[in-house]
Amino acid sequence: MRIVVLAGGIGGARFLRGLKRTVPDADITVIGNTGDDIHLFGLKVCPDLDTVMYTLGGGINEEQGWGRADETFHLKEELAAYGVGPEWFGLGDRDFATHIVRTQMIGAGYPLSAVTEALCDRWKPGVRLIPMTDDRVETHVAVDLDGERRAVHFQEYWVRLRASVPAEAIVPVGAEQAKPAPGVLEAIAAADVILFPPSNPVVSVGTILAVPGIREAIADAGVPVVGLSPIVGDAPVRGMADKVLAAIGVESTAAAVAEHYGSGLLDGWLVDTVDEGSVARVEAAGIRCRAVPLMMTDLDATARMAREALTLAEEVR
Ligand code: GDP
Ligand code: FO1
Ligand code: CA
Repeated sequence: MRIVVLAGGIGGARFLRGLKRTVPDADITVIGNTGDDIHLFGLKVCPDLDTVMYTLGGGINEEQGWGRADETFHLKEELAAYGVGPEWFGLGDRDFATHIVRTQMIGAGYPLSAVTEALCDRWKPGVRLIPMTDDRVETHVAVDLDGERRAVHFQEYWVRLRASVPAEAIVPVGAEQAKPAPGVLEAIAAADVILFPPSNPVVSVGTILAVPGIREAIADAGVPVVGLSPIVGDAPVRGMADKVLAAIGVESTAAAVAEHYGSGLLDGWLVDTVDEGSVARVEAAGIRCRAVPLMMTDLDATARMAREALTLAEEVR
């Protein structure tokens, strides 16, 4: 079975672990969000690609969900001693090596997709991980800082400001001109099923869908497209998805997120059992909906979620 998954960072990566457990023999292609990417200290950092790669490859800091296990921060401390920041972004020594290799290869002329493949030669995530695009896309957030409208990089909004200031708009800068990376449209066209994991619908899945051609390819693939709600009990399970949903005028409910994707894209949607009451509303929007436990508390529970998603895909096929 060929499965395509559109993934952000932590939620996407954890779901993929469950999916691999459920269908160990499946051929899984992950289209990763690169809108979170940031250039720091002259290096290109790709948080969502790395989160997927480290999580599936066994290198992730499990408690945090991002960055490396067994990490130290000597390099960051030394940079700070020179007064070189930003200090608000936690880049560890082990993680730095990934960004150095990536930046060096890009400098040598390799596209990000080839670099990601090379990094995965080490980590062996057991999936084919492709960035959504080789072109530069950077999500910026328009915020109101003391009455003044300013655009900040998504990481600054998320990590430094902790999404505590109102977001007025989310702009994936460069997305309109971006082309899907080699293999992205081919994987979608060849898929038997397409899954949206519990990832951020705006700044992860939404950014991937903003690359021209990807949304259309999914809608035209003619195979079941099934999503799992990242919103449980009218709130994100972790992170600040509610803030970025508000910025695009979508309420933070499992049903509203399904409606936002719409029946033109989604065939099936899983909501958590606590949101059972929203099943009828999702179905009224033309999307088949089931309520099942959606908390990725451990690998078994996550594998069951992946199984439910594939079962729903068969129902709508
Ligand atoms: P990020 O790039 O690290 O923010 O990760 P993603 O975009 O992949 O996913 C983040 C989303 O996953 C958040 O909106 C969370 O609400 C959601 N999420 C995290 N853990 C769980 C879980 O156990 N169950 C569900 N249903 N959603 C989750
Ligand atoms: N998230 C944080 O909340 N604080 C950090 O200092 C931080 C550093 C960081 C470094 C490398 C990396 O791959 C991810 C990192 N993240 C950090 C997570 C990252 O910002 C995620 O993209 C967002 O949390 C949400 O998408
Ligand atoms: Ca992310």
